[in-house]
Amino acid sequence: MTTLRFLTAGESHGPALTAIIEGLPAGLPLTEEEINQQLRRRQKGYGSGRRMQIERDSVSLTAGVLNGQTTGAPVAMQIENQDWTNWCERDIPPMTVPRPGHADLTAAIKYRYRELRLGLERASARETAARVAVGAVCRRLLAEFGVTVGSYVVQIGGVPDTLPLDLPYIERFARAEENDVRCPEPAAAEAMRKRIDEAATAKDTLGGVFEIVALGVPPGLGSHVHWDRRLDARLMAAAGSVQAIKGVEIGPAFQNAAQLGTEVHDEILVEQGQLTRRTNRAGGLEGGITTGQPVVVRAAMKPISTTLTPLRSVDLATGEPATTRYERSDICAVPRAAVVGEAMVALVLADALLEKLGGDSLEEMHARFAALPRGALDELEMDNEPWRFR
Ligand code: EPS
Repeated sequence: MTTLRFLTAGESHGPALTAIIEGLPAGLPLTEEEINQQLRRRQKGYGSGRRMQIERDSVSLTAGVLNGQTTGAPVAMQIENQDWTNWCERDIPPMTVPRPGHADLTAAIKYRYRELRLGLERASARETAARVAVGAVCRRLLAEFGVTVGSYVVQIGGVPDTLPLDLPYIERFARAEENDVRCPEPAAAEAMRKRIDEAATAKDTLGGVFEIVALGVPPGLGSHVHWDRRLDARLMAAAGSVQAIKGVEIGPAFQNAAQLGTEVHDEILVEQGQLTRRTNRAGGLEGGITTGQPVVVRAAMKPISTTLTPLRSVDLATGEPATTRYERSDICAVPRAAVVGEAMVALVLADALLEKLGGDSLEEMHARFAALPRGALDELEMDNEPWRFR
């Protein structure tokens, strides 16, 4: 993040989650309700555990918004954990057997924790509620410039979607909202639910793959000039920072890797003075810069690491081999993670847009946005003379 910054704080079973976002322009209309809408989307998800029935995420905007508009000051938000009252002032059994796949062991080694719960409390995906709140603010900013971000699930536990490739993104987003696995194809959605039920019966967990797509992104965000300004790298880092995400690609990158160059690259055409492409296998980015086509980020989530079937581990209190003890958890969190992924993509794009446009107020940003080059042929005057390095 270069222009926009954000922080989250809060433990999974602590009193609340807090988020601060800094670097927003003044004059952006913002309501708690539009943030809550996004929080509700994140809570919907087949395969979620009992915790999701306890939480009713809603945000309090406590700073940076006056009379319904941002002032340019840091925006602060708070989401209460309803579950806090169930945990506060109780004796919780010691946790000494680290779960493979969670942060239990790595965090304990690193921070010298004497109780594994200290690591899990912050590593937990509960924190993603705060990210979605921050993402909702970024979406509001992007919407001012005609940019929308959506997502859908393309695979759960090996069950692929069977989407027609020409189905427009807007249609995919709308259909994904209609079921609780966020899969736009009803028959595949049903198969995914069945797969989740089977995993639950088998006392196991599932991962999957989802796609986040941003529409209306202008060309020219990000840069090829330095590694940390490449927008594809920034998007991958952001999506990869979501709990349990272990792989991210831009467009069908891994599929492209198995094909010939002539099959992969999106040929450039000119139509009525506008440079255009018929395909988007680059996922909306070339040289770390947006092309003006949909930005497509695909993320792979590992199966949840709290499994009802025990896994082999070690009891750190005794040094003896032991198996993991089960605590309440999700069977599959892929549908929820897709909404979190959207929030992270919205953040990176809002940051890149602010970086490109500058401006302290929305008004200034609008004026600069209107002047952005859009890839029209007459914006690209060429010298068309021999070049000489000097
Ligand atoms: C999580 C474990 C579960 C999830 C939690 C992430 O919580 P608990 O241990 O309280 O049952 O429900 O996710 C959320 C609370 C959420 O809001 O997404 C974990 O260990 O990562």
